[in-house]
Amino acid sequence: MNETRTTCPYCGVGCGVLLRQGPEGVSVRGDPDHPANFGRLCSKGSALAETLTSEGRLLQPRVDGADVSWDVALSRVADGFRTTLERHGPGSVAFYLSGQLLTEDYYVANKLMKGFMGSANIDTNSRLCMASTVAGHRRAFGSDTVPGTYEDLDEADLVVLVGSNLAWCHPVLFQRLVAAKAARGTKVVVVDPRRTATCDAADLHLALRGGSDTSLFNGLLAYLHANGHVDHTYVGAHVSGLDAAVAMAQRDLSTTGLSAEDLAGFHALWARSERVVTVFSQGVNQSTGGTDKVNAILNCHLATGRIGRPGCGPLSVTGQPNAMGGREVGGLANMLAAHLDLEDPVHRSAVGRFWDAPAVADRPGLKAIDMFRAVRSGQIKALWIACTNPVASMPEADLVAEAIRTCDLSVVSDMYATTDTARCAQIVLPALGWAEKDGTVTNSDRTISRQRGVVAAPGSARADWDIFAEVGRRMGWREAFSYASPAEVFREHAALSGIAGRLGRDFDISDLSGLDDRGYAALAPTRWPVSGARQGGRFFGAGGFFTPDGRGRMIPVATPEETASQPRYPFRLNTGRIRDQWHTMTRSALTPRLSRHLAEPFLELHPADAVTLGLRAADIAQVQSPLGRALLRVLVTDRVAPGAPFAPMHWTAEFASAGRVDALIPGAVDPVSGQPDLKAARVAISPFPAVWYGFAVSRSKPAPDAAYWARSRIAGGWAVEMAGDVALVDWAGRAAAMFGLTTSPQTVTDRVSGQVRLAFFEDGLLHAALFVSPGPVAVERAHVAGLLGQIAPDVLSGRSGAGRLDPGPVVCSCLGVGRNTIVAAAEAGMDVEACTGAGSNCGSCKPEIAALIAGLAVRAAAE
Ligand SMILES: Nc1nc2c(c(=O)[nH]1)N[C@H]1C(S)=C(S)[C@@H](COP(=O)(O)OP(=O)(O)OC[C@H]3O[C@@H](n4cnc5c(=O)[nH]c(N)nc54)[C@H](O)[C@@H]3O)O[C@H]1N2
Ligand SMILES: Nc1nc2c(c(=O)[nH]1)N[C@H]1C(S)=C(S)[C@@H](COP(=O)(O)OP(=O)(O)OC[C@H]3O[C@@H](n4cnc5c(=O)[nH]c(N)nc54)[C@H](O)[C@@H]3O)O[C@H]1N2
Ligand code: SF4
Ligand SMILES: [Mo]
Repeated sequence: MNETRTTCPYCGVGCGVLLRQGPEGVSVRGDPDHPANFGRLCSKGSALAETLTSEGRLLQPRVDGADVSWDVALSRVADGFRTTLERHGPGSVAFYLSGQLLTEDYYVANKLMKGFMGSANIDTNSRLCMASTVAGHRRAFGSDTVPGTYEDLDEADLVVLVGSNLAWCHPVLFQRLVAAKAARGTKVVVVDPRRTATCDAADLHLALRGGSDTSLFNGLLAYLHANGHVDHTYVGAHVSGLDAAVAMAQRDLSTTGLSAEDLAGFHALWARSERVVTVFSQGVNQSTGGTDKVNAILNCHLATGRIGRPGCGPLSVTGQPNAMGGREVGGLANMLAAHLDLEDPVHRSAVGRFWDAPAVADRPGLKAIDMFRAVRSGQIKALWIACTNPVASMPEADLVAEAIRTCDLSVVSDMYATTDTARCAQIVLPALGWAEKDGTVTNSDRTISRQRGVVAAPGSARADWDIFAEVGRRMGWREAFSYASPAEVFREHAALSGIAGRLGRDFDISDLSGLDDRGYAALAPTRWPVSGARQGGRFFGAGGFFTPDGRGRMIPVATPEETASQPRYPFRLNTGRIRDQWHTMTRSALTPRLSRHLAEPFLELHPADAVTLGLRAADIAQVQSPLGRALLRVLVTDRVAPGAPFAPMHWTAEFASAGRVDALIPGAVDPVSGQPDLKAARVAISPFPAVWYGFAVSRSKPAPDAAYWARSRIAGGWAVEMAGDVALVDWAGRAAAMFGLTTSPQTVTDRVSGQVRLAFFEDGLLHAALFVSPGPVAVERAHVAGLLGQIAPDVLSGRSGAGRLDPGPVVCSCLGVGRNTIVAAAEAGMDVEACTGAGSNCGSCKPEIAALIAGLAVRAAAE
């Protein structure tokens, strides 16, 4: 059977995927030979084939809502950018890109903006993601170098996960860690204010006060110093700044809220573990003190020489599949290409000569938050957004929408026409997506892998590199943008990195510039450095930092003062990810399997807060900040601390009436990196005064009309949750409008309970059903959903027949196993995996199953 090797388009683990095109369509499995996953895939990776549908795809360029030819659309784009540049200069144009673009796409866009349009107003969603790490690395190492590798996780004695929910966000790496723990007793510490699924593997969970990581690591540094754990040989030879950093750490009297006992345990464990890896992610980066948090972590590794040796070192796990590739091509507003510096005249002229570029930008451009503010103020007049959905994912999201809508020229390249961002733009360009396009990505441990296209282009969609190159040619730079294939782009990128290597920089893959088309087609996963003196080696184990004196720098850092709590906005809203959705859900929400795990935008709220606020489980909470409002389903849980609720970042206007949490989040940024704080918005919470609740299923896409609604895909159709604060009548008419039907429903009305239940049939088969109730609707969701397209005479009872267990909310997405099924098996003393199948496929739900079983044991012990 013919299989194509490619790479998963979701997270930065960068798992290898084997794509097979058979008579029943495309199927996927993990690539056993890929060094990132050795055959494993998580729930999202396993469901990739289901996302390859034509549903919702943009097939043709659109200008002002009308389909046009590529020729018309690209002329508009090229002419628009050219005249804007001529009239208003390089400060008036901007690109906003994404760590999900392939390296070749990114390279061409960056060259076009920085070398030819002459502006560095090119920033990316990596500003929301990795910018603090980039800034921290550059301060400490003199370059944005990730010294760690995945093998370090296999070989460590202690792995500290800081602000990382690895179990849900990098599931295959998490499983690798769990395997290492089983094999060699690796200790695991999780530093997160929330008790996440990742904590199920932890020997110690440090639920610190949100934002206080610098205090934690300053405390650790002071302890290591006071107790003789500084590696003076390493520091003497390779590190500067020890005394100042230690002095600052000693002066840091801010608190983490952790017990003295937990802190002492952490310090002792760190000190006695020879091999320590610190994995860090958004709990560190997305913070107004994010860069300092990064350096507080790096300081501890530098002081103890625990860096660049097997099983040792800081490892920033990247979120997006090509966050690292974006950094390699210099896609951020303050970087040049190939890890070179925009502000260094030698670097600039070297790149300018290589590109034969007329006008290399000589000063940093605007970073994401400032960029959209400049669009809104009219300073930027032509904006091109590619492969990202900022109206849902940027702070100040409503202002971002307004900025795009009012911009003189707004262009969006996406696979889908109905994203929150595409809906605001004048020109929308259809882009090829995963499995359709060719190029390379670099994962968290510097491994470059190929993505390969095998599926035919839908409509006239084109690859991003090709679209950017054609605009470059139409703007008059024919020679510089004459690429015929991604292989040509890659060769140029690799050759340019050779200049960087010769200038003493870390990123040098110039040996790959000689790849011919066949070599590029066959390129196997390759970890850099692949060229020059460091070929195949590690970074920093023997010094060799990229600073002027070659020494790594310890940076004195202080914990920022917590902003005074505002009486009107007493809660600190933490946001992040769930296991089975990818960002703004444009692809992952296409699959019923992934939509079952958590089907609504929700708010995790501590029981004490719930009592104070008068909110019960399954109520709707109204969450408000000075910028906006969201309506979220309440999930009462002591996984979060009092005063520190959590909401997922994923829901957009496409999937919920008011689930876009970024509409609440202010644009406060880290002063060094410009990365916004997405984990600490000040909000007020109150009960949404619902007087009715609804639940519906439908074969056609429903258009609900209610203050609160959230829709999700189920097999063969859609499910919708609803609530309203105004009593309504004529449910039959409303339901018909919502489902787009003209027929009359079967109706059951219970005047005592106030419940209304309606079902629409087509040709005798269930087409849609709506259940309305004055309180949260108590029907078996999975049962009702399963009746779509069936004869379903008893659908309005909302219950499965006697003797059949309601499976409950889905825990195992792959096999669709519900919580009640798992609990019943465990209570009967059976092996859950063997008897229900739960956890037997991708294993992403194993932490949740383990927690369920552990919960039962605790309850049994207490009884
Ligand atoms: N399922 C899934 N996986 C993904 C993604 C996805 O959308 N869905 N996106 C990918 C991307 S782009 C990224 S960047 C990564 C992100 O991966 P992670 O960083 O692991 O994900 P988050 O959920 O954003 O945040 C991690 C944790 O930070 C904690 N946190 C909040 N404030 C603080 C703090 O002050 N200190 C500490 N120590 N912790 C804090 C939160 O409680 C949260 O549990 O995930 C990648 N993987
Ligand atoms: N509140 C809150 N907000 C956050 C975060 C958080 O933790 N909390 N995390 C932030 C982080 S770390 C990140 S990385 C961002 C992610 O936020 P976004 O980048 O906005 O999220 P995505 O949904 O991944 O957007 C990718 C878009 O590109 C489209 N697309 C997919 N493939 C292609 C392609 O090949 N070409 C083109 N042209 N388009 C394509 C998709 O349909 C989708 O619309 O969100 C940030 N926002
Ligand atoms: S861990 Fe999952 S989402 Fe991440 S690359 Fe692997 S399969 Fe894809
Ligand atoms: Mo990210």
